Amino acid sequence: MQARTPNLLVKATMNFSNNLAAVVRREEKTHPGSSGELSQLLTSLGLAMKVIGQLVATAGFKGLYGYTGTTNIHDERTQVLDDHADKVLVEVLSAAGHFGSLVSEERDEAVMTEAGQGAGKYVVAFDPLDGSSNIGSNIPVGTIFAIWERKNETAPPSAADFLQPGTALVAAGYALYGAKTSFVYTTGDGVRDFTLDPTIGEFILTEPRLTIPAGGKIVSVNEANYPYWSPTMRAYIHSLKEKPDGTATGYTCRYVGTLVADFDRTIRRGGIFLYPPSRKHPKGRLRLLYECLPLAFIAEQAGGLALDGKERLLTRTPQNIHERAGFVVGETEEVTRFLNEANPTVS
Ligand code: FBP
Repeated sequence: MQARTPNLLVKATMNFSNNLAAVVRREEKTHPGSSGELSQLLTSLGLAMKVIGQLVATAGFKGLYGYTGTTNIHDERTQVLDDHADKVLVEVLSAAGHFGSLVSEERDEAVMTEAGQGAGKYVVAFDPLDGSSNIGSNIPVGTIFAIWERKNETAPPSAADFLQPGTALVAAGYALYGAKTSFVYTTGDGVRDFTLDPTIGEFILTEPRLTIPAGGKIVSVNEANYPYWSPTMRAYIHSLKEKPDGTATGYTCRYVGTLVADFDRTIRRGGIFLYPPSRKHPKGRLRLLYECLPLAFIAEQAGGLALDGKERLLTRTPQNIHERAGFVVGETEEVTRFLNEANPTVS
């Protein structure tokens, strides 16, 4: 009897050298003297994102929609799913017990973990559930994280450990819970892209080096903010649609309203995403520590560029853990044109 060939599905998922833990361990080996703590942290983050992805997918029949009745430091009403995602990250990361403190968009102060007193090299800041306005509408939402090495490992951990420039980031990443669940991260040597295989519950490496393509011709911006933009910002956005001779540029517009989703599309398809400072948000709308800086690190590692509207975003050092910033990111050539032409801030 002739031997049966394994079908494609089985063949594809049985690749044990490309799951998250295996890839992270392989990368660790390229850093002689590494303690393994960063690998454990990335693997723990992967676990937390699988749990959050499940909560997002099943929220409808688990009664996880609606509000908790509290507001966060940004004066936003906290959604039940925001709160659950926050708790999952704090519990999974604390249980992993290998680092000092955490910052969450949903918590006013930095959280000192059990193991905080004296253990651990790293601190983690995260936006547990990005895209809250899209929760419940079956539109992708996500989780964003940033990792810094503590300034002084012997000193007790404090919020000061987080007030470091973006250029000092050790690692950054996000998960996107949509038609597929993606886990994307960088440790400063390119961008790794994993896709969750729900049949075995594993993140499988699907793109070892994600790179922003040139010529994406996609603009992503909330044009409802047009009245609050400076004349040069308005002119710049117009120039993405119409050439001086009145003909079309060939650009199209995409705006999901979930930062991670708009960012993920931008690094896969090119173009430019903008949430610049404006009269409505003079300091910017998005959060510097756990939204803009981690995504700026990934964008640069993917060959792109990120600004705060005026300067290279990674050079910024947060003055407080919940500081806001402008965010303009995408293909280097287009973001540079923005820098030269659009002065977003309105006097
Ligand atoms: P959170 O959902 O984490 O609060 O993030 C803010 C956010 O939802 C981003 O994901 C998104 O890019 C932006 O706000 C949308 O803002 P707006 O509704 O003003 O366009």
